[in-house]
Amino acid sequence: MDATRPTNGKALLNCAIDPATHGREFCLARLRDMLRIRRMEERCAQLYGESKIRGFLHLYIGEEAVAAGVLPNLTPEDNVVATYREHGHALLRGVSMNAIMAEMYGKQEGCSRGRGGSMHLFDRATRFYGGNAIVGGGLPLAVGLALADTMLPRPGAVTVCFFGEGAVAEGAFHESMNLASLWRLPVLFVCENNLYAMGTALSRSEAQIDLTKKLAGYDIATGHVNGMNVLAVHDAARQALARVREKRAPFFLELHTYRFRAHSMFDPELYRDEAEIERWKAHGPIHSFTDRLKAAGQMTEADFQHLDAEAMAEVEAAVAFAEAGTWEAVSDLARDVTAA
Ligand SMILES: Cc1ncc(C[n+]2csc(CCOP(=O)(O)OP(=O)(O)O)c2C)c(N)n1
Ligand SMILES: [Mg+2]
Repeated sequence: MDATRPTNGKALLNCAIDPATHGREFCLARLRDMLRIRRMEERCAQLYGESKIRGFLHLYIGEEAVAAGVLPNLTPEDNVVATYREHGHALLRGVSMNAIMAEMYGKQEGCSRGRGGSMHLFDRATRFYGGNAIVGGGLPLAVGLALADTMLPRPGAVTVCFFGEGAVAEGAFHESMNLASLWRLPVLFVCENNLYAMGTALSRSEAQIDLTKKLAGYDIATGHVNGMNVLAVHDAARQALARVREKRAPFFLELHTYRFRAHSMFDPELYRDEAEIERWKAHGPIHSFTDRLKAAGQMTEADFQHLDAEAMAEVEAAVAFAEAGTWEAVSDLARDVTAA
């Protein structure tokens, strides 16, 4: 299939979702990735209740298979751009949990020196270019990064841009898709379709809810896959990235997923009922993968407990690191302020 030709949302992807085809070590590593995100964020929710973490906090709980499936396919040379729901992406890209937790607290030891908080995790060393509070705000940034890579050139480097389905309503989405296609930029656009943009269901705001169809207008190849299945996501992203690298052209990958928690910590969730949440939880990415691994004889309950205990110990160490961190001196407040 030619990556420059739209597929109108037909699943391109030949996913080898049988754990046996991936091997035990690989599968346990993906489970570990998801558990690290889950345990870190559950602790963040608790810390928010204790006012240790303040401001906004958007949890990724329920969507972990997306970051855990896509990110292992990248090389250190690739760029990553994400949204305000980005704690898991930063973690799996290689930002330490200590630096993330300290940033959540607003401490100087945080990855953005305590000035960004939950929505603005950033780490140049791992080419993690944020954390962006603006819906669709990461898309032009990703296009710019890929344009820079094309012009420098940095052959082989690709940019992966994660964004929610709410971004398709933004002008920046359409401008970004147009330019990425016109200039043949190596960007993998990963749409995390969790069905809601805050309290607005996709079907209440978009005439065309098959998002991949929108890409036909930009001549961008597309695919979609179950975003609750980490192996399906991994294989889909691997194939999509191979096309982006080979053709030096963008690709739009839509992943169907669901957030189990509220949009942020201030959301009474009046727009969806408990039964819907429970239906999705039945397909939760961690327990469904755990069940499949056990059924395939790849993992025991003891293996699971071991991974889980490791993740929780890492979280507690990160909390201790953040607690011991330092506040920026008030006299430093104007540092880095460049506006007149
Ligand atoms: C340009 C802009 N408009 C509105 C908002 C307020 N806002 C914050 S999150 C959000 C919903 C975005 O939903 P989606 O893109 O689907 O991502 P999700 O939160 O579901 O991960 C909105 C409207 C914003 N941050 N930026
Ligand atoms: Mg959404």
